[in-house]
This record gives sequence, C-alpha cells and structure tokens, in this order.
Amino acid sequence: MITRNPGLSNLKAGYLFPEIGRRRREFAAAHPEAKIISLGIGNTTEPLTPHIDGGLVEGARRLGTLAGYSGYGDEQGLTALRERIAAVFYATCTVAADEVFVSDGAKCDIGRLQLLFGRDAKVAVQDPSYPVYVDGSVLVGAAGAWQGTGYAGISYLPCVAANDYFPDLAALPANGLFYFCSPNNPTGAVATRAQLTALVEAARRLGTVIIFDAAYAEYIKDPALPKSIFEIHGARSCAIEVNSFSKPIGFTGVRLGWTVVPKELTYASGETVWADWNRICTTVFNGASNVAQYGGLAALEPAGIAEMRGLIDFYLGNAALIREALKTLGISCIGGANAPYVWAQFPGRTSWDVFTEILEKCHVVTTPGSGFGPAGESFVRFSSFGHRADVVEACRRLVEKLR
Ligand code: PL4
Repeated sequence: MITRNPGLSNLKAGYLFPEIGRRRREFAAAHPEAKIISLGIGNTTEPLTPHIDGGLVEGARRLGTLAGYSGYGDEQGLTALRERIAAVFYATCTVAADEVFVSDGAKCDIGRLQLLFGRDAKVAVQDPSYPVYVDGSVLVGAAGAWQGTGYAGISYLPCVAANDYFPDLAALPANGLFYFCSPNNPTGAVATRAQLTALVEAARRLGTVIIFDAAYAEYIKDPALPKSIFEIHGARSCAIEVNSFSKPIGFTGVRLGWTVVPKELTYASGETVWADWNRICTTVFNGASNVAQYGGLAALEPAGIAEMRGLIDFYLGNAALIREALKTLGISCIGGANAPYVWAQFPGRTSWDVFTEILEKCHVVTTPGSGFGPAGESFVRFSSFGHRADVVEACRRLVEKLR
C-alpha cells in the first residue's frame, strides 16, 4: 500500500484555527443558551463596500456576454491588476508590474513558496507567528521531529516585550528562509524603518531570503512605519513579499492576493527566483478568479481606495475598544494601533486556560497565544474583526466577568 507522506506524519497537532472552532462548537453544544461572540479567528464580518462590490458584479456580468467572456487567464493575473497593484501599493518603491503575481490569497502563496524552496530550505520564524509558516514547512519536509515546544531544524526567534517584539538578528541562520510578518500576526507589533533596515542588512550578509508577510500592511496609519519591505534599501536582492486583499477589503471569502518577487533575487547559482516562481505558478496554479480580479481592480480605483480606508478605520475602531476594555481590567497588552490584533498577557497562566476561562465566563472566543509558538504561551489574541455591536458587547462582558 502507499505510504503516508512523512511531512504529514511529522505534524504534531491539528491546525490551530479548526481546533478553536471545535472547542467553540463543543461549548455551544453544551450551552445552547450562550450567545457566543468570536474575537478569535481573524475573519472579516462587514459586507463588501458598494464600489468594490460593483466591480465584482460587473466582472460576473461581463462573463455572461459574448464580448466579455473569458476562460482561463494568465496564471500571473490580469496585466491591468498587476500594474495597478504596483502603482497603488508600491508607489514609493521600485516594483515592476511583472514582479507582481496575483494569487488566490496570501496563505495559498505561502504554501506555494514552501514548494518553491523545498525540503532542504533552513527555516526561521518569528516566535510567535502565523502557524502556516511552521506547519507548511513541516508538510514539505523542511523540519525535523517535534521536540516538545517546537520542531528540530526550525529556528524560533522570540519576539517578546524584552526585545520590543523584534527578533535578535544574531540568531538568524545563514542561507535559509526567514518568515517575517509586519504588522505582526499575532502580536500586532509593527516593525520600524530602522528595524527593517537592520533585518535587510542581516539577510543580505547571511544570504537569507525574507518572506515578508504584509497581509495587514494597510492597517498601518502611522506614516513613519513602512508598509512594504521594498521601502527598505537593498530588499530587492533578499526579500519576497506576500500580500492579500482579505483584510483591507473583506475578500476573505472572495480570495485574492499577490506576491512580489523581485528580479534581483537570485540563488547561489545566480539563477533568478523570479523565473522559478513563474514556473511554480504556471504549473500548480491556474490564476485567481477573473471575477475576484475585477473586484480587485475596482478596489484600486479612487472610490475603492476610499472604501478600503473606511473599512480599515472601522476595524481599528473595534481594536481601540478592545484595548480600552483590557486597560480597564489592568491587563497588559500591545497591538491594535496599526494592526487589527490585540495581544494580551496573563502572567502565570497557560493560553488555553485563559481561552477557556474567557469562553466559559464571557462567551467570547479568543485565540490562545501558544498556538502561534512557544513564546506565545500565557498570551491570548483578540481579533478586531467583528460587528461593532458584538465588539461592544464582548468588551462589556470582559470588563464585567473578568474584573
Ligand atoms: C484562518 C499573517 C487569520 N483559515 O486570506 P489570505 O489567504 O490572503 O491571508 C491569510 C493570512 C496570511 N498571512 C497572515 C494572516 O494572519 C492570514 C490570515 N490569518 C488569523 O486569524 O490568523 C485567519 C486564519 C484562516 C487561515 O488559516 O489563514
């Protein structure tokens, strides 16, 4: 019989988010009267905004006409969308349209990047970090055995209060991959220009490729904070950026994102990563939905950009309410200012214990910090994605029940 993929056998636990869903369902079944509010999974809740929705509707409508119908498109995406992404999101950097690869979302592209670099890539992650970086690396065989709190062969670089949530770059392994997310999921910390400059310098010195996850970049309101790694001099020869329309415009279900692979990024052999990424995308990906891409085009017109800013401000308003509630309770937290996540610490407690207490007392779902890596233990993450009335009610319950 066929043998099981050893990458799958090596995975220690189920994926974090379905596990949270399972515990929520279990609680709901035992307490059918409870009105559960989710501040757990970072899933958008507000309806699509009119101009962007209009782009999707128009995209679907044109498929029903002889002149407007299109079947498979270029795997790399519509040229017009690639050009607009380069112009709107990389106005202050050098990114060419053909370095932008449109995708069905950042998570899917992270998986394809893991396929690109393969099982021999040495992997480093911020600790805590979005679980796909580690779990996906385990799946492709780029990790050793589970060792209690992490996998052998993966470097976990703690990002904690003591180092201002920025890793010690002296611990960065050479000639490998470093997954770096800013604004960070889960901590909400945003790397400064000086920090990213130091990161790029270290990566160039060590021959490390930075996989820069900018899925929450549009939540940055402080103009001094960089939104893209390509704002940093030298990044074009050491970084790839993955990004997403999910959180800025609510396309979590529509599915649209992009990845920038600069042509200066080469292997030790001198061959370009860009050519291999193009090969991967054309081989195991068939392009993002044409309807979604028309929605993306509408989002990058002036009316769409205004709607995007409004939606982001709405979720940041939720984050401010969560921070305020935690402050009232005297719970130390960071994030939520230029990021949609609030990272709260409960010293001396385990994350799952706090998750359970908040679920049982407040009927509010959070995300246990330990699910993001060993340094996440004793934290829980609050997501600001929710209807305003739900967030207000969740905060009221937190203040009343946890006091
Ligand atoms: C639950 C740092 C959320 N089922 O929507 P995408 O694929 O363009 O982007 C996914 C993504 C990429 N990069 C980062 C992210 O945080 C996310 C989404 N993360 C969360 O609560 O942490 C949703 C998680 C979803 C998942 O597994 O992605």
